[in-house]
Amino acid sequence: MDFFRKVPKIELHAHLNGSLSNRTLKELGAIKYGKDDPATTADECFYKITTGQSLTLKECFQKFKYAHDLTDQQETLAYATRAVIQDFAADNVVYLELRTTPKTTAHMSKKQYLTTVLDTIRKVQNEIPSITVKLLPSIDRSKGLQEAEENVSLVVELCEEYPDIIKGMDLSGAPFGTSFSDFGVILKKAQSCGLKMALHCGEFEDDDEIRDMFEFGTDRIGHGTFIRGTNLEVARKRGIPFECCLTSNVKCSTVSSYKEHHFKKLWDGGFAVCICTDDFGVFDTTLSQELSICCETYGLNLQDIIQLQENTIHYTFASEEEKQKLMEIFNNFKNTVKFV
Ligand code: 6MZ
Repeated sequence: MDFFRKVPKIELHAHLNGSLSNRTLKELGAIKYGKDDPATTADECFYKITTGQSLTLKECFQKFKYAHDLTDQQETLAYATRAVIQDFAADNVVYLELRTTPKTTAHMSKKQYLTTVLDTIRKVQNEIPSITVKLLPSIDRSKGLQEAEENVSLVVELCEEYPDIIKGMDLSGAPFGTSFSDFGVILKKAQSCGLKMALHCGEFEDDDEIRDMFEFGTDRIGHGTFIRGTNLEVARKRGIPFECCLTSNVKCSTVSSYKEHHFKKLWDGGFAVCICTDDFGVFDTTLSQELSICCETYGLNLQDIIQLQENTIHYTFASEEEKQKLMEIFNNFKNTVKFV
């Protein structure tokens, strides 16, 4: 585990409200409800998917309710954003693309929600220079088209003020009963402003939707579990990177086991692929742990792990200058390790 912690890491698929540790949940509960709130401990259990528990993807989405309640005020949202960045930095993540869905709450407008997250990222990044953080504001498919339009308009407005942080958009959330083509029309507006697209793609079986997402021009593939046949060939030809979230997929039962995870096939097949945590709080993992699973389960060696992270630099939405700096970090790291 020591090696996996030490290796500089890049995280490209992490949802803010899914990335709250037990400690952060407790602290947020104390801020919002006071230290003696008896409900807190029980709800933390609700938020986590514990080992051995087997849920469907639909059931997994229920888990976020708890975090959403705790982060519905500016104070707690800023606290949560800070804590998540600190946790990634403590795991030696040197570059993070965080995602979150702007929400109107009892205490905040969507704009306040997003600027709270953005301002916190700016502040924390100055305090922790070892990590570079970007934001991909999300559209939650389950919230419908009007919310999606609002989010895109807001992001287009704010990306002028925060061009160094907002790099793209994410399409996520429970997809059931929705159609990508409706969201694609809305997302085009953000895409034509130069924002990159990181769509959840192929998280469930729907070849036509995956094809539509490729035609739309997704820059990365979130999960990509059910991509096959012609679509898989298109992904290979275009070199569209897959964001693989091992533990997330196992715990949400979209893959049957680590062994059966599509990462192995993609890695062996020379696809562009990276490893991500998705929701490290809910799934009780870290990026270091996900990398150690790659060695244990798929036989990657330590050089492969470094290569995997170095490859990931090219899949980020960072500027060329930032990518160069990341390369330097890896070159420095490689000079410090000796393989036997
Ligand atoms: C699709 C997911 C997800 O935005 O409130 N989210 N969407 N598939 C997944 N795989 C398990 N995990 C998380 O973070 C929580 C939100 O991220 C999306 C869902 O919309 C969830 O409500 P934010 O910060």
